[in-house]
Amino acid sequence: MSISDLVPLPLRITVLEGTGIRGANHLQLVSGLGSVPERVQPALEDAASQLGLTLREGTGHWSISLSQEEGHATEWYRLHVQEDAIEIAASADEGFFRAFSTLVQLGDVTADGAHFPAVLIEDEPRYPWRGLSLDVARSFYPVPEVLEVIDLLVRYRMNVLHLHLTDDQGWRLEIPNRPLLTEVSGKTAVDGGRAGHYSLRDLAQIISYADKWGVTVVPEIDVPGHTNAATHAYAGMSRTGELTDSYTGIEVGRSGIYPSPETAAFLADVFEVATAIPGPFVHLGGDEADEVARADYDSLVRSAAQIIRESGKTAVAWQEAATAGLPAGSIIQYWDPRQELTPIVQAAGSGISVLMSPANRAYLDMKYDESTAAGQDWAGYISLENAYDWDPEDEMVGLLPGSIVGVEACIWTERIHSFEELTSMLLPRLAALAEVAWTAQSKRHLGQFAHRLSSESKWWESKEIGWFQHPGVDWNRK
Ligand code: TNX
Repeated sequence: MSISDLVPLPLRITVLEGTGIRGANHLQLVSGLGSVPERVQPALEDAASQLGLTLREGTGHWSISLSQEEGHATEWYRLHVQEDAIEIAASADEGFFRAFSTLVQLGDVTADGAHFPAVLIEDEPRYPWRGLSLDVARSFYPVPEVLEVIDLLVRYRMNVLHLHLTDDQGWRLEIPNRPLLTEVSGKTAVDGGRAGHYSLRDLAQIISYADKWGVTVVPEIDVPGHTNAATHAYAGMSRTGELTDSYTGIEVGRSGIYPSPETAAFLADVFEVATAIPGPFVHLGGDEADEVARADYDSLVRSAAQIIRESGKTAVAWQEAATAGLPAGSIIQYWDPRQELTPIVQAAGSGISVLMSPANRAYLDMKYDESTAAGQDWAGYISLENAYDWDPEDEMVGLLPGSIVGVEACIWTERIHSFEELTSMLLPRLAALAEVAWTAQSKRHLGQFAHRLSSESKWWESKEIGWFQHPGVDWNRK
């Protein structure tokens, strides 16, 4: 690929004179692998292998050097490709990860080796949180597919995988104290969807794969609504206290847990597991609890938030929790433009950060247009243009500057039941949202983006993953 194909677009690109690197088949690490930060080595080796290169010790013809430079943002990097040499500077491991991702996109791998243009790139993201929320509760996606989704995040320099692990239709995370959650509700799914669950080992595998490239996994246990899978497995929590029937439809807002000793014990058990998962954030859900009285809602949300806080972690919750009294420093995820937004703006005024997932832009389960077979359309159709052409800072009037922590795409799976369908909904729009989250607003332009994006289809094809040939893009141009 070439400089003009990078997605997301870096902050500053200077095209240099000279030919760059032609036909390399290995890279010589200037100061040896021992000088590469330990956490960064596996990603460097992974990047080299994607480029068809091997890494060698000592000095030689094609070299790569890594250096640390203090005083920059965590994900800042500088990538300098000259005649036969690549230099990368970053101030933290995360900067090296993003630099390697750019390097992989920049490399043109041919039969006679890898080519890189001579270029100086200085880059850092607009927002620190660039995520994808994946609903594995309605329809289950087994570990190998989740790892492929992580590859997509890495490709577009995204850094958060949010897993929506529980909902009315299924429970997907092993909770050792509560075996029935998975023994009973791990076996259900939305009609037409796949059932299943992750063992704690499965989750550890997902986390270590993501961590290799500096992607954080955020587990979500959704309470107090979206809880039919829980009340179907354990009594004492539903409105009547009885077990509920399984639910395989796609309506929302029809389930709840209510304050009781059983519910308190349940919250303690499930959030103990969620907070033990590596990573700084735990999502407690909080959306669409229409069946739960407001006072009960607030108290249950606060109980969950307190367990999260006591574990030293940061709570994330959907926008309905904006008035529930979450501790300062928590994150509210905006999703529903139909609701009153003032509570979110007010929460931001008292130290809450805002994560942007407006359904009419970022819900990638929305159809592209009327011809899309999968997905839904309650928030409208989302074309590539809708996904790309918006400014997160313009979403809410009166939001305190600096409140927005980032942008997260969401894919709900009530009507997305295979991996082929999933990636066809993600691609190409995930790349658009990645650029919304990464690239400064003043540098973004839909037409240029579509041009850069067009050569990404080669990579999707090489990975043999489904994608949508969105009209208006000159896919596979040479
Ligand atoms: C709204 S987003 C929901 C989900 C659905 C989704 C379908 C959110 C916080 N709640 O439960 O799956 O719409 O698009």
